Amino acid sequence: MAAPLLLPLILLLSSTPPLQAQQNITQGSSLTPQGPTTSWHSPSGDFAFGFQPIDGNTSVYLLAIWFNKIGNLTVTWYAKTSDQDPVPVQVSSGSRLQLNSNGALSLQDSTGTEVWSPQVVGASYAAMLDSGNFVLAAADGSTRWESFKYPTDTILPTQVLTPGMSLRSRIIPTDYSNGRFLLDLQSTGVSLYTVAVPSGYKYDPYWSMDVNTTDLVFNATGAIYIGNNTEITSWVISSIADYYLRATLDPDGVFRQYMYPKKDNNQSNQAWSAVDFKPPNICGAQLTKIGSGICGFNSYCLWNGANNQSTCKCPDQYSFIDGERKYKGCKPDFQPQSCDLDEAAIMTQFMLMPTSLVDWPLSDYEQYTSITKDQCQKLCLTDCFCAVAVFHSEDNTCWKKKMPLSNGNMADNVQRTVYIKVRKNNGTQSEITDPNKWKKDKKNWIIGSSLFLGSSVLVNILLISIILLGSYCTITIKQVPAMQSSNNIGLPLKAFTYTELEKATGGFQKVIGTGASGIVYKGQLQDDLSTHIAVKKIDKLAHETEKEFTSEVQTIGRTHHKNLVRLLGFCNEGKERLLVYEFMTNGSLNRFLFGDAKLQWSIRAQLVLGVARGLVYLHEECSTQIIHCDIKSQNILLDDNFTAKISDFGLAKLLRTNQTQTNTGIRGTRGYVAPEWFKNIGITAKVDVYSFGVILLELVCCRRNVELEAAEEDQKILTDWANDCYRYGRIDFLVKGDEEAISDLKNVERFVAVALWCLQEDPTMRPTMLKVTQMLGEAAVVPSPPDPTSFVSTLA
Ligand SMILES: *[C@@H]1O[C@H](CO)[C@@H](O)[C@H](O)[C@H]1NC(C)=O
Ligand SMILES: *[C@@H]1O[C@H](CO)[C@@H](O)[C@H](O)[C@H]1NC(C)=O
Ligand SMILES: *[C@@H]1O[C@H](CO)[C@@H](O)[C@H](O)[C@H]1NC(C)=O
Ligand SMILES: *[C@@H]1O[C@H](CO)[C@@H](O)[C@H](O)[C@H]1NC(C)=O
Ligand SMILES: *[C@@H]1O[C@H](CO)[C@@H](O)[C@H](O)[C@H]1NC(C)=O
Ligand SMILES: *[C@@H]1O[C@H](CO)[C@@H](O)[C@H](O)[C@H]1NC(C)=O
Ligand SMILES: *[C@@H]1O[C@H](CO)[C@@H](O)[C@H](O)[C@H]1NC(C)=O
Ligand SMILES: *[C@@H]1O[C@H](CO)[C@@H](O)[C@H](O)[C@H]1NC(C)=O
Ligand SMILES: *[C@@H]1O[C@H](CO)[C@@H](O)[C@H](O)[C@H]1NC(C)=O
Ligand SMILES: *[C@@H]1O[C@H](CO)[C@@H](O)[C@H](O)[C@H]1NC(C)=O
Ligand SMILES: *[C@@H]1O[C@H](CO)[C@@H](O)[C@H](O)[C@H]1NC(C)=O
Ligand SMILES: CC(=O)N[C@H]1CO[C@H](CO)[C@@H](O)[C@@H]1O
Repeated sequence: MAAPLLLPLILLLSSTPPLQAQQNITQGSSLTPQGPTTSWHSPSGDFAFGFQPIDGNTSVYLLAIWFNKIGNLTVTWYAKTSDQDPVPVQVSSGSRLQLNSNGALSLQDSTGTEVWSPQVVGASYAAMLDSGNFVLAAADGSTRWESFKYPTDTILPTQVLTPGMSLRSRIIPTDYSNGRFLLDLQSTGVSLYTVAVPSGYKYDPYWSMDVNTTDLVFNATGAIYIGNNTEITSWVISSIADYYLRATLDPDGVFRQYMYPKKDNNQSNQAWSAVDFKPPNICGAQLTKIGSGICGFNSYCLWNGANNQSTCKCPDQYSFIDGERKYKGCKPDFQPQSCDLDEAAIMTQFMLMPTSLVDWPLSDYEQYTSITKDQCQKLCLTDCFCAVAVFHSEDNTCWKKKMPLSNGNMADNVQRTVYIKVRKNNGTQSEITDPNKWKKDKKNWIIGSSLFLGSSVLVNILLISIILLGSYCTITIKQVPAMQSSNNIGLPLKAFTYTELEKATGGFQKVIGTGASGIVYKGQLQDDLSTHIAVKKIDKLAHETEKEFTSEVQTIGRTHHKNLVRLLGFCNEGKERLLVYEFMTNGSLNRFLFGDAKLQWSIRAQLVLGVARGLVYLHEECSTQIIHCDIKSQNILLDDNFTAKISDFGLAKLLRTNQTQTNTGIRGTRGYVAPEWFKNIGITAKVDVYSFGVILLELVCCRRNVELEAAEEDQKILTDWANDCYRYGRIDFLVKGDEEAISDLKNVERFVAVALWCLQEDPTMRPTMLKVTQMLGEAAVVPSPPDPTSFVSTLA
């Protein structure tokens, strides 16, 4: 029995130094923000009452109660003024809290002025209870004042709210100022409201439960209910001993019940997790006549069902006024439309950008019926007040909305397409001059897709077919340096005899791959380690293939990098030409991307970096630059540890570093080749950057670049679709169903942005692989990539 009793004691003693685990705080006791005593603890040590620095700033403090034993000190209560709209009391380090000899608790600032007090006298002692309630009690033990009766944003088990009491959210997690949401209990029920900051004026409720009631109860086993037993949250536990519980009206307006496993006090992987929350989807919950709604003005709310969090977003060409305080709303990045412009000037300067799945209900100021979509768009475009037009094709109704837009929401069930007015000729949007370029009203949110590399999916498919037919037919190698006898290459490569390799492969039995230049067999050497090998047998003995062979041997023989498959040796005997590589146990990346067993997102992200590093080495770090020319997922192999290794330098060309480009025939594989292959312009290392961009998207989305059988026309070509998703801020569509990736959407978005840079049609616009690794590894910021749709291809 000794150990379980000792453990909390040890913890108690080892936590913050100024500690008073006493039950009764006697008259004359005091606290100051910087010691000797900064807080009073409950008997178990679970809770503490005292001074807490705000956001780590040691010059501003709250008088607060917090969970004291968990890694992040979670504040459950903080002292607020007693005015009409109470605000948190913030004090400096020179302040002092004292339980006076007359039994009054008083907080005084450094000048001795009282800044907060519960306004009761005659308390003979105070106590921080194990429930998280801080009480002032009379000599007979009766309660004079308790923090449970003055809740801030959080309630705890055994706490009861009575009609008239409310919870107010913080403005942001690190700023305790009154936020934009209120939970209000009345005798007729409980409601959640958006409120005006700072006055606290209540707008319309976004969730409510109407039950004649006296109390809102958070009972000891976790049930939160009103009335006799109308559940607000339905989660209960059998024993409270193993968990900390709280329910908080969060800064995003969601009332969440949280639990935190006490477990083995191993705090490395412990965290608060939400077990229930109201309302079920806050983004779709509110239609307020005044106020901005759940998110700030001009922004829209997006609910992520994968982690049950909401995010506020800005439309294209709008950005947050304050990125940390998104509730302040979005502002246009462009100069708004002047009312003095004539129609011709308007048409050249402004356009309407269709955006699906988003709407700002109730911000309409005009409505028209029986008109066409074109008329509707023109009415908005030529009206300097109009920020957004909405056209409903079913009844030919048109609405105009002006700024600021409110109640913004993005959801699958928003069927209308809104047209947001933006300025033309502003950077990336410059080429999209004609609103008619966008496809007609579609249920699907993707609009104007596949302008990429031409103008339609059809054109792209055509191009790809040309590539398919053209590749390998037009290979002409002009600049492979003349080689001496291949046996004199002088590299630390083993020269095998044909018989040796025949034996090692058991007579060339087990085929593990077929490439453009030959078949690959599995084998095993008869050395001490019985090394597994992959033997590539080049069976075509065309003149060019011979050159290719010598080039390949020399090129690969000199490379040494973690992310490149190693060449162990070769055989050049009579007509036989073979290459001996280390064997990659896990085969090609293809298997794990397009097969049934999909790799986890975190592993895929690692693979991306590996491939990029391998290419940096080839392009910039070896003595002669090597352009791979055929980067594709089949050519990325995986070893035991799932390290990505680039293979098949069969098409690689040697480039002297003082030469920047070379002319050659089309190489590479459909779907991966850069557009300059068709243009008869020089081929540079940027062709690999392009192909890498394709692989990067394949790794993000776990699908092939070209899927002609894809259900949606827009999705047949991944590079187009990813561009569309990026432009419309719906990166989540690309990783649908991949919860791990969805919870890491910021990185997914970064990867997609990098890919779109790699896929720029103009090779000089593409970053170098070194820059790519920096952007992927967050060592460099990723600027928003130009929209490839704005560069109309000369091929089309
Ligand atoms: C701490 O807060 C004070 C007052 O709000 C402010 O002047 C100061 O810059 C803050 N210091 C830090 C390090 O944030
Ligand atoms: C706290 O003070 C009250 C009143 O003086 C007394 O009845 C009670 O026993 C005290 N509790 C402890 C643990 O000292
Ligand atoms: C609440 O009480 C009032 C008056 O007692 C009654 O009219 C009303 O129907 C009750 N509402 C509910 C939801 O029980
Ligand atoms: C809390 O409420 C739930 C649901 O009403 C009930 O099952 C449970 O027994 C209650 N717990 C306590 C300690 O009263
Ligand atoms: C709660 O239950 C009691 C006893 O069962 C009943 O008298 C009372 O009317 C109920 N109150 C509500 C609001 O349902
Ligand atoms: C805490 O967790 C780590 C890793 O999860 C583990 O190695 C360690 O043994 C754990 N410590 C205790 C006290 O359980
Ligand atoms: C502690 O809080 C910080 C900032 O709020 C957060 O990044 C971190 O994940 C939290 N740690 C735990 C264990 O909850
Ligand atoms: C999100 O909420 C739903 C219920 O609305 C629940 O079924 C689901 O498990 C929750 N997801 C997470 C990650 O908490
Ligand atoms: C559009 O113009 C504004 C100012 O005129 C500028 O701040 C913004 O970066 C431009 N947007 C793009 C995408 O170039
Ligand atoms: C895999 O990783 C382990 C541990 O880091 C290492 O010992 C081993 O050599 C690696 N295997 C390969 C094939 O790189
Ligand atoms: C490249 O450099 C090599 C040696 O430095 C030189 O022999 C060769 O002529 C140069 N080629 C060109 C195209 O400048
Ligand atoms: C899916 C798969 O084949 N994984 C293999 C990768 O390589 C390691 C080491 O050989 C095997 O243990 C895995 O089964």
